[in-house]
Amino acid sequence: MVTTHYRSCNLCEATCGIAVDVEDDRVVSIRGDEDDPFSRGYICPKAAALKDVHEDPDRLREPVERRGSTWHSLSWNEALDKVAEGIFDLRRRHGKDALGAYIGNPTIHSLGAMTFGLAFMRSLGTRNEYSATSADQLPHMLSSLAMFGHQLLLPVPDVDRTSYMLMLGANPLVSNGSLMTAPGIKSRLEALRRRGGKLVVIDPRRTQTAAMADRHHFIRPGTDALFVAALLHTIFAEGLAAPDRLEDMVDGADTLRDLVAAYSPDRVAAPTGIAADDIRAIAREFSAAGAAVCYGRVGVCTQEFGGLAAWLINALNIVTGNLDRPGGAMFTKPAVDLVRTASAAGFRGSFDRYRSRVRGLPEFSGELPVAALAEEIDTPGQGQIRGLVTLAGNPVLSAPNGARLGRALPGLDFMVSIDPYINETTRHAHVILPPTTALERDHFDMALYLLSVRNVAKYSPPVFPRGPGQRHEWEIGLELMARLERKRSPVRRLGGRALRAAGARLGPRGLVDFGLKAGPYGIGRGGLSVKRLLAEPHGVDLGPLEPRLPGALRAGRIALAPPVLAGDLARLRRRLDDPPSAGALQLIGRRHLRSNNSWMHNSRRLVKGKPRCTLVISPADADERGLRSGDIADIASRTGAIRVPVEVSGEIMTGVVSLPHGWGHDREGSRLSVAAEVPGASVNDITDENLIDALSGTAGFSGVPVTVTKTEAAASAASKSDTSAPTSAEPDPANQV
Ligand SMILES: Nc1nc2c(c(=O)[nH]1)N[C@H]1C(S)=C(S)[C@@H](COP(=O)(O)OP(=O)(O)OC[C@H]3O[C@@H](n4cnc5c(=O)[nH]c(N)nc54)[C@H](O)[C@@H]3O)O[C@H]1N2
Ligand SMILES: Nc1nc2c(c(=O)[nH]1)N[C@H]1C(S)=C(S)[C@@H](COP(=O)(O)OP(=O)(O)OC[C@H]3O[C@@H](n4cnc5c(=O)[nH]c(N)nc54)[C@H](O)[C@@H]3O)O[C@H]1N2
Ligand code: SF4
Ligand SMILES: [Mo]
Repeated sequence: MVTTHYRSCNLCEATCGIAVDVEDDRVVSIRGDEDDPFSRGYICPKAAALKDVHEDPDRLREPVERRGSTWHSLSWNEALDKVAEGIFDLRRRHGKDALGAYIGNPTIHSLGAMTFGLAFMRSLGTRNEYSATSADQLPHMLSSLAMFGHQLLLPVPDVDRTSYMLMLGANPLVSNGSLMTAPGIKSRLEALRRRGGKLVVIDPRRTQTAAMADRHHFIRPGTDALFVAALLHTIFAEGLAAPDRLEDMVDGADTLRDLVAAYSPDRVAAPTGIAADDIRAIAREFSAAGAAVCYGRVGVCTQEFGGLAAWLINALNIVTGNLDRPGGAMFTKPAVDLVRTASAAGFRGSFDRYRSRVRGLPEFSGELPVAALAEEIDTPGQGQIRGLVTLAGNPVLSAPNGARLGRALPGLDFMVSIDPYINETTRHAHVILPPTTALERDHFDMALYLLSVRNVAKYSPPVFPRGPGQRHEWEIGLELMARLERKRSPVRRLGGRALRAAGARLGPRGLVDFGLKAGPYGIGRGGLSVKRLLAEPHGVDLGPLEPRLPGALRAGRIALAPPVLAGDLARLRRRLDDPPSAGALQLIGRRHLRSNNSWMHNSRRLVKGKPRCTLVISPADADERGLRSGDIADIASRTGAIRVPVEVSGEIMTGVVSLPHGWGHDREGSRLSVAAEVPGASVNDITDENLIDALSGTAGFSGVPVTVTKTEAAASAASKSDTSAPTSAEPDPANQV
């Protein structure tokens, strides 16, 4: 008999509703849930791969220990004891900060990892905590902290009601939206255009999203702050500023006006590559639109001026009165309100309380930038990292110059990974603790409902019970905390034990229940609770976003020109006056609908088809180098060189080339048998840990200077990557949606 389980897909930020049909303990199909009020049946091809992950023979189902280059099974008790002992011993010998911690992206897609998994990582108390945040959205969090008073008070584009969307550095048709939970984004953008609204995309590549826009402008990588400053310049110069009801909440409007005075459209046209008249036209349209929103995503963050770009985007929305306005950039009212809970506990975020040992990069909310991780491991001296714990991360493929990290990891005294796979990073661990994965555990999108374009809530119970030999992430976290606690002084032990006992009693489900009841929809009859949500398997719609200011702000004020951000303009100004000499090509990234960062290439249904790890290059740049589609090229930077097939395409700006990240599955010792058949090469072998946003420390993946040369036939024949060369010279249709 087939039974159907309704839940949320947890693979990306879109939170699509899925219907999982199960027969005899096997998944027979995964479909879009038509009755999910938010996603209404939309899913992407990755959802079906939840089955592949669940059934993957390469996925670990019990802890393993590495002895030399072979792996041996351990019981959970043995494994947890060994890990606790390893951590304890390392800290006893070298101190707390000698233990590094890295928290990867799937953490926020796992309720267990987000709760007790993170609690465990934080309990390590090391200054050497790192995460994917500093390879991603850190600039947005920093500007929220500085402008609104809380790092998680992130404005979300009200895409369903806007009449003008100006989009920078995002490709939601492929990524399915980020810091913008909006399942079925393509229909939402089509609806925007149908109601007479406009979509304008600014991107060095004519992406799938750009192709459906009313207008697309190429922009030189890393120059978004100049472009947005020129929009603000025009708005002030032409008297178009209209903050409306925000006026009384805003400090620093005059300062901002003075600061952007230097960035006229005529001045920034050459460096950005966008004509002055186009900049003026966009500024005027944006101001006249009634409800407009400027939205910037990973392309504006992971670049040299990410902090400035994130700040100026917020400023543009504020100066035109579009922050907190329907159709503008709005704040959510999530069913479990993490911002309120965190604020009540005195946590709003922090910046630059201390700096990294080797290069002096700034702390952010208890973390250091991942661009500093390798050097903190491989640079000897007092305070060197000698052990590492990873949770749901693959920094060897995801961090800038991950190759250096890959060379540093074998030098660690002790490494443990909480991860279901033996991959490019975890193969260096001494012990791997594999948690259950999506279909075996409860799910609730605690983090993503903070970023959702409607207020919604859904609780997903597990499809399959966890096997007796398996552990959830929350159990692993609590077990490790318990073991480390036992090694502490009796007094501290007592407090820790009480806390853990409470945690174990509640579990993540209990925490969510508590959060729901204490949240904005929790009180009264029919108020939200886990029980109520379990009775609504398709999820509940809690309505469109509503204005939340000034209430949601710290002290009710918005800082339009906070010194920490405004101070960084001097650096942008120097760049404007003294641009880097042209010559090298600028490397940017690229996502694919059937990839998910580095870790889903072991699903055959997702990797089949033409190779996707290709260099996209413009016809002019290809001609200059004698390259044609299908040729193999060597791409070299300060840090290294890789070899990949080339795709010549007019979709990319001249002077810019693009490679996807998350490939390079040919490393010895990984256990990813499908991925190893289509290894590709890792772009992060050639990205540069020294190219960062100097303000926030965020990795600069956009605009890495590289040279591209055609690989000679003999070298190409000998190359491993040759196995993934396309058989035809046609561009890959799989790169289209
Ligand atoms: N060049 C370049 N580099 C980039 C980017 C780019 O655009 N260009 N993007 C950056 C961005 S935005 C991000 S978020 C980072 C991502 O960087 P990471 O988070 O470091 O990398 P992922 O590829 O997401 O790796 C996920 C890891 O978690 C494991 N995993 C999967 N599911 C689970 C689970 O449920 N529990 C646990 N415990 N583990 C799980 C996988 O096996 C894998 O080891 O990469 C960044 N790196
Ligand atoms: N299918 C799929 N979905 C994903 C992921 C995935 O790997 N695959 N990863 C998930 C993760 S971790 C994240 S963070 C989100 C990211 O979600 P998005 O931000 O939408 O991701 P990208 O597709 O990388 O879009 C970034 C865009 O920025 C452009 N760009 C590069 N440099 C610059 C620049 O200097 N200026 C401007 N204006 N544009 C620039 C790139 O060409 C690209 O089109 O996607 C998530 N969703
Ligand atoms: S867009 Fe795809 S991967 Fe993302 S939640 Fe929806 S089905 Fe899952
Ligand atoms: Mo990300």
